[in-house]
Amino acid sequence: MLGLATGAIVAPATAAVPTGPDGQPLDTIRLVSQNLRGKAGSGDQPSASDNARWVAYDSQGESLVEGSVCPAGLNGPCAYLTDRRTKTTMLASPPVTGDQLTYGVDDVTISANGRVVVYASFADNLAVDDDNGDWDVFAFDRTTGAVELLSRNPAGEPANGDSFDPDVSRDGRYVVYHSSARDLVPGDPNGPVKDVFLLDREAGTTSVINLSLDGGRSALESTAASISDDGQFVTFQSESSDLVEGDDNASGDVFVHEVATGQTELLSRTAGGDPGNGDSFGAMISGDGSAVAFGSAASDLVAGDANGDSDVFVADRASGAVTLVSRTPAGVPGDWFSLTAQPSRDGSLITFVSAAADLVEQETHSYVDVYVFERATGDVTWVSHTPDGLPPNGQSWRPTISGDGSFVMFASIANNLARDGSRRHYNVYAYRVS
Ligand SMILES: [Ca+2]
Ligand SMILES: [Ca+2]
Ligand SMILES: [Ca+2]
Ligand SMILES: [Ca+2]
Repeated sequence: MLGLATGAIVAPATAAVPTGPDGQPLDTIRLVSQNLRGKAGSGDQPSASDNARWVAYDSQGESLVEGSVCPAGLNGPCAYLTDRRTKTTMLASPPVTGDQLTYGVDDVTISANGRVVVYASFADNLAVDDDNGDWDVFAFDRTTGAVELLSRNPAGEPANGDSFDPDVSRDGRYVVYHSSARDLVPGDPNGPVKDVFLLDREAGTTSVINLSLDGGRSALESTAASISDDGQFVTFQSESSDLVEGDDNASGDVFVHEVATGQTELLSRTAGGDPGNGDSFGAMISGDGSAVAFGSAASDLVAGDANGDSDVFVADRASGAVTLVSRTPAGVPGDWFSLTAQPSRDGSLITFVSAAADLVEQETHSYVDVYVFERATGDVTWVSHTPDGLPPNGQSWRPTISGDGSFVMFASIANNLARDGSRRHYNVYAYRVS
């Protein structure tokens, strides 16, 4: 039966699809990572500007830009920047010599103002003097087209170890990253143990963020840094117990460091103020610095966490209160793991992924899906559904929310989320939140 005309098809349970003034569903999800034919061009690791106009991401194997291809044989993808207003895409990792990078990029992130794209790469032809044979951190300026190697020692040479996972302040002035290099700041007491560094690109200075209580650096590695819009607050994760007083849980925690005061604070706390009883990780700070979202395997950050899985939480910096994000309508943790949280600029919305099937009333089966949590109401909204509110036919990962909270961008292998999808590779999609 080819039955659209019969009206007799029994529709599966559908999500609460946002509707326009006419009551018809909005076209909520659009493909971002288009190839030159307007079809799915592969894309992953999206990062959105504050106004959701600019999206940076990585892509490999398809031509997204005229005259440029990031070959499938390259070790890793290239970085791209799409202007969703003009529907144009540019290469954000142009080599300075040769036609192609000698290696791909990772950890692509855009500044909130949409001008600067930062990433890490092992390629040696993104900068003319990159001779260290290590991963470095780079910044691409959309307005000049220039790429700058950022992970340099005080003498201006590329650092003597691998640098990864940059994040950038609103205007691109401040960049945080972690590195095993020993010469970014003179005198590295923990040697090749990874530290978190803050670069002020205007002043040309690099400083250490993971300062231990004795004024040195944390004994164990500190990684996964995130920075506020003004560059004054940096979050990171560390298993080290020497960053703050009373960190006796022998687990990883998430911390916030205030640049002006030099103070570091542990955020992954119970209501009683103790460090959680399991690993906390993946902290992302809101643009205004008021909220920090993170994942945690601890079961005592909130009451009633009995799922035995990682959940997503948000710490309010002013009060220190920690709230459960990956929650069911009943307010308890979902029935499977949740990860990868990012707050909007004012911390009012938090996007995350979850494998749980009970976060929303609708069945979301066993794929990892993308959600948005609204702090004011406690509501969780399912993002990675089809235009009809049906489940996707593949996993969705790596969500990012624009600072204004208007869009969530994410990567998905599903091909039924929007027109022109593909199951051959991940693609970047934009979901209209409001
Ligand atoms: Ca290098
Ligand atoms: Ca070190
Ligand atoms: Ca700890
Ligand atoms: Ca849990």
